[in-house]
Amino acid sequence: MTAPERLARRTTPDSALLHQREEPGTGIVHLGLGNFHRAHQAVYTARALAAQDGDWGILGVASRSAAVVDALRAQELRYSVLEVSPEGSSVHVPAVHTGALVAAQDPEAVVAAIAEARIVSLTVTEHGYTIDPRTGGLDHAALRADPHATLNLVVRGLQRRARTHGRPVTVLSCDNLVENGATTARLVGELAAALPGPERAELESYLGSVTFPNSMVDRIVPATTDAYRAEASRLLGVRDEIPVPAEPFSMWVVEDAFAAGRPAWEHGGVRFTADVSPYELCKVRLLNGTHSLIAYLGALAGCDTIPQSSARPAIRAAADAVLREDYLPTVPVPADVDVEDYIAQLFTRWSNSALGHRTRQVGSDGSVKLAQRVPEPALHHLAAGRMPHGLALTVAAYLCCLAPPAGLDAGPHAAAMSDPARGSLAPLAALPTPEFVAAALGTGLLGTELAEHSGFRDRVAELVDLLVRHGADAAARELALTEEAA
Ligand code: CS2
Repeated sequence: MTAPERLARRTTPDSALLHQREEPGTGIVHLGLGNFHRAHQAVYTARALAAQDGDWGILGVASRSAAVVDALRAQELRYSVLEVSPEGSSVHVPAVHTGALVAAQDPEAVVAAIAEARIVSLTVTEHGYTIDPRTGGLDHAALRADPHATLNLVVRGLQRRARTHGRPVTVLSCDNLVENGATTARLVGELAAALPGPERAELESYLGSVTFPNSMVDRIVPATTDAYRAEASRLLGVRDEIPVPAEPFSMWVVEDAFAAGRPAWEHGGVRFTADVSPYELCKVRLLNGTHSLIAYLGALAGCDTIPQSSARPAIRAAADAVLREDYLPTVPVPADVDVEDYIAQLFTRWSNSALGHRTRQVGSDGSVKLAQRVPEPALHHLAAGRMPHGLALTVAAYLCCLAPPAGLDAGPHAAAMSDPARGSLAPLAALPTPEFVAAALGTGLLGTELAEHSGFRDRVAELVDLLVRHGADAAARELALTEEAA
């Protein structure tokens, strides 16, 4: 039997294509060519093109790894999105990419492309913004050490625009940062302010032509595995080496502040609104915040996947408790969102066992993710004299996964979580628990204010001890009981 042909332009089945247009010209440069972008923005863009033609093809830029770029080129920039649910799977080919680059290999080409784009969009994860968690401002040392860091490339591209043609552009952050657009604008402004005199003046005056809309992005998109490759290839009838698995649910809410036009994304299902922040807070806290607790407790309980973890009654109850008691009171739920439906839908999405989203994936990079999820709601409750037990448990479970104290076997799923802070946290676990927690928070992980709150630190330390002595289910049960009694 001959191996099936590889996915490419000629071999893409028409029935899988999301639009039938000629290849569009490039209008968008997208930094961060990971699975999330390919199953989210690319799909909305393909649907928008199906409704309304336009030069909104996407030049995708991977940061360091050539793997996806090489595979995309080998497939003439075609790949499929495999929608997976317990009811079955389906496959679509967005066909919106017009080029692919690796920033670390070809930074000049990336800067040149940013200088010509009409939209520069980003999915570079929380980590990619080089934020110093202690100050919330730029980590200047990290930026100096890495000339190819996202913000360096964006600023160089904007400088080139300022110097050559001065045309307006939109920088669109699609990451899980609170106020992602405003935050990106602030960081770019900080970097501009650090430039030498004349360069600074030139860029600062040009920044008046750049908009940074806030946006809320949502779709659960796990890493690709051989099983997904086999399933996508079976459905397509041709071999796709880089399909992207994704849940059926998808949501994108964007501020309509585009300086140089945009695709007709409203036809692709995007909701445009004047104020994204209630949607962002709803998502970053109710979904992402609770997700972190499910991931860390689940990993400690030996669960490989989020559905396995959220199926454990104690962890499910703890997730419900942190969501309702600690996050929800801090969220201005948007008027058109029925919060009970939203919560029920979250638990259904977390139960998608066909998708198999892994605890190690959600648990990775906690040192930058938790800073977006935990401190503000925690400080809100502490200021009102209430202990946010579920947030304290999130931090305790995170520490146990990344820096397991003596006597705790955190298991293979915790060990597989990658996190830039692992190296600095791990040695601290040898300290007595209260000192361990104080030193860990003292690294600036969750900002300075929460680290200085002795009541919060004490509660985290108690919960670390509980996790070490009695395990994740017991700590989860204790949380549900404490919240019930409160
Ligand atoms: C998750 C998110 O990895 C994580 O931290 O909470 O990636 C989550 O799956 C997405 O934001 C869903 O939109």
